[in-house]
Amino acid sequence: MPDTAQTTVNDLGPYWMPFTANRQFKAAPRMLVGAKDMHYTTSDGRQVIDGIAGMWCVNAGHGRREIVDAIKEQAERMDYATAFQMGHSGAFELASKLSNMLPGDLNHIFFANSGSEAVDTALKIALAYHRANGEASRTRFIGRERGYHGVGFGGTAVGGMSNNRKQFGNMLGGVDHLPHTHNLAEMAFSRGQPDWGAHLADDLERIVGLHDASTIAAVIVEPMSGSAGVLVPPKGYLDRLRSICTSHGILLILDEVITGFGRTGAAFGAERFGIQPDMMTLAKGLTNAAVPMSAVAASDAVHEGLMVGPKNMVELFHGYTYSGHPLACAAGLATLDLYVRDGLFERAADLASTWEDALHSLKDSAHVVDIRNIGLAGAVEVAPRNGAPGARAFDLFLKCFENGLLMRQTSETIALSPPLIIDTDQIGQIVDIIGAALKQID
Ligand code: PXG
Repeated sequence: MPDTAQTTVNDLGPYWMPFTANRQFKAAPRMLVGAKDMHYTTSDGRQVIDGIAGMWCVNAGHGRREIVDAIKEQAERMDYATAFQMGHSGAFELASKLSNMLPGDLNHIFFANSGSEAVDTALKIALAYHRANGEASRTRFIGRERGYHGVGFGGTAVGGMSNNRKQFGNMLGGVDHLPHTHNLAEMAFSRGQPDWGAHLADDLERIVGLHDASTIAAVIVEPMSGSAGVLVPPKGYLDRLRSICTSHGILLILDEVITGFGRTGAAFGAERFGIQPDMMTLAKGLTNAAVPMSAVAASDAVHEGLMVGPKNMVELFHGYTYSGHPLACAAGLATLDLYVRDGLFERAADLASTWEDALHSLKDSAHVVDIRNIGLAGAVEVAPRNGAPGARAFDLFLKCFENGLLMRQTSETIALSPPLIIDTDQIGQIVDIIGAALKQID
């Protein structure tokens, strides 16, 4: 039974909720009081299957004993230690473990606390690297339409979702965007990577032609756009982006905040799609979301490029009070152990075809105009209602929640990214709930 002391809230006013329709929510609150493995418990005592792993982050499932114990033990031993000019073993151990897991020579780990901070950190490292390398004119960043890189000024500027940008003025200057890769006419109902669209990477050559390579510091993209509704990269697209960046001395940053830690059916999207970035941003699944933490992984060349100047001097004037927080490190170490011990990335790969078949069984359901999938990520796109953008998908979200499934709505799409511990019955349940809800909405 739910704990009523936790479920009764008398005053909903003071909490200004993030990325939420506050007035709609407060008129009809949806409150969660507990979470274990694949399920949330709601304030009215219902079990709701978690179709989005919290928010693309609880990859090992909720309330994992090993992680809880590690956090408790660390909190007792040392609650906090500054990361500036001081160290503690957890941060070094986690950096080592993570760099061993990462592809190629992403051997240098800078810790932050959120995906947004990781993105801003990576952008700043790119600027500092070029400057140290005698190329201080490389200050531009290239993002992509429909990209999401968090909500800092840097991440908002390189991001490409207009609702996230339009309220906030000019943001960071000197930013340009690649075209997004979503095209219903060419790729609707693709299973996995679409065949069409690799040529869209060539637009980077146009942008380089416009600004000149000597002004461009980095390109940042998500290997698979998550927030914009699971836009799977066309076959060959990311390779082209990589080779154009290399030929012009532009750093390639892969934002793997969502695709990291098994989501695409490999440890990282870079592996799944076979490309090596110069930097990678990570968050969410790094600690199974039990304690906030993010990281930037940098290649040997980027790191070595900045290890210059007098040895007693700070090399990078950047960092956060909570960089490498001991509780987050403890959670991260326990999480990475769990991923390996339980073979969760392999599990995601093994379940991917069952997941694909299950989702695509909704193809002929009412309103559905596209279904996308890769690894254990998926999306169902519905036709918009005339004059009411997003309204039908929002109704679908509400109806599914009523019927026992939490997923994520973004414009006309509902996105799915269950914990990697999901089983085939639960995959069936998710699809049944969506199928029933599609019949119940207009
Ligand atoms: N990069 C990517 C690729 C993300 O998906 C961030 C950066 C920012 O992370 P923080 O920790 O600052 O939120 C994200 C975050 C959604 C949704 O609707 C996705 C995110 C956050 C909230 C909602 O899919 N991703």
